[in-house]
Amino acid sequence: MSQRTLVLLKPDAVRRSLVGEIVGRIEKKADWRIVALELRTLDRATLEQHYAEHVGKPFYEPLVEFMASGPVVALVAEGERVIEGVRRLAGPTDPIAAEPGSIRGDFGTITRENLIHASDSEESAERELKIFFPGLV
Ligand code: FUP
Repeated sequence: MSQRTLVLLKPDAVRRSLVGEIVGRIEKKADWRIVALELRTLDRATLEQHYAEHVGKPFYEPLVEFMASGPVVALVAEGERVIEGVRRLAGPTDPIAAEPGSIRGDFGTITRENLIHASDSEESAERELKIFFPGLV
């Protein structure tokens, strides 16, 4: 089943020049395609919408501050089971718990700076694609 997912390469990934490495892992999966890609600095309103489920949690403010601290690469990947697939490539939220071989497991140490966001379900993908790429057809 072909799907689309929203991926953000977070400010740590951009600062550490890991964009090519991470985009390459997504691009190399057979028959997946990047259908939109842009470097942009996120404003607070966009981040509040994106992270609405986390408002009020102790990590929320530092998370928003970090996500606004520099440009991110926002992209849309398309292909067979891409939502589950990019989540698997990313690994779990805590990069120390993430398997080596995953993006977070290979490059991350602390949870806040875990390099990549990827939509976690079809519902999230639909919601997040509207926030970041409202004009994409
Ligand atoms: P994930 O789906 O793996 O991106 O993780 P969540 O949606 O649970 O969390 C979103 C982001 O909040 C994480 F990527 C990093 C940050 N976070 C923290 O900083 N501390 C936490 O305890 C949990 C999440």
